[in-house]
Amino acid sequence: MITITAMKWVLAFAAGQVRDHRARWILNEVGWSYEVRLIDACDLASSQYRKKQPFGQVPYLEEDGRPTLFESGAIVIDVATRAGMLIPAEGNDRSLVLSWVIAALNSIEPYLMNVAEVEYFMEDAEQKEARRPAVVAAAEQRLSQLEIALNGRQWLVGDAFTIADLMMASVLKIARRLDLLKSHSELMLYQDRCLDRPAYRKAVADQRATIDSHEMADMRFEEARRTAG
Ligand SMILES: N[C@@H](CCC(=O)N[C@@H](CS)C(=O)NCC(=O)O)C(=O)O
Repeated sequence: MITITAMKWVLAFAAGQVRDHRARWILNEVGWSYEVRLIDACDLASSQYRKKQPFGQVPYLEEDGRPTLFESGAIVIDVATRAGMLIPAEGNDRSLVLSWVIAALNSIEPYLMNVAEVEYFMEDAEQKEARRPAVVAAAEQRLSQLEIALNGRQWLVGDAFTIADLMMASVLKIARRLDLLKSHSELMLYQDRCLDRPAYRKAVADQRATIDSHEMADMRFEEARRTAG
């Protein structure tokens, strides 16, 4: 049996965005059944949890007889490879798919997260105004570079949807939520194409259903803060 972890509840801006949707999406794509272990702030902080996810984050993926996997990118690559789906087993296109998965996580996502941090987490209005232009400009540059690299193609590698597209479309959700895609119409069309899949829709609907059926108190933030001292 496969188990993944997911948050019981998150703030509205993060609903549908939490990274367990990537694990759900690839598992739905390959048709493997899985259970979801719901996590709160006390779980995330616990030493038992950190033995499986050293950074106290979701998701991890646990499976009988295998090491617990963490990092959504590693989970997606591992599941797709073992299922023999959405990534070639070998050859040049496999290498390119891996390059693009890492590019999504390493060359695009951090720039988008810098903007997200300013918009969602910076409280001081003056600091926010001062930092916003630089982080938005850097993110815009990355998005333009991606748009040029895509060069009007349907998919990042070859002539079919792969996990390169799964991961890039997932990362671009952060840009979409921050309204950063409005001047990148090609990327918007590309992302729409990638997200138009039953496996994705189910992943996000399931995540949202859990979040909607819980409330902030279920996350036990205060208890986790008290325990942390
Ligand atoms: N690089 C990790 C990032 C995971 C991550 O940032 N998870 C967030 C939710 S989307 C989380 O658990 N945040 C709680 C925390 O960092 O305390 C991955 O891709 O799996």
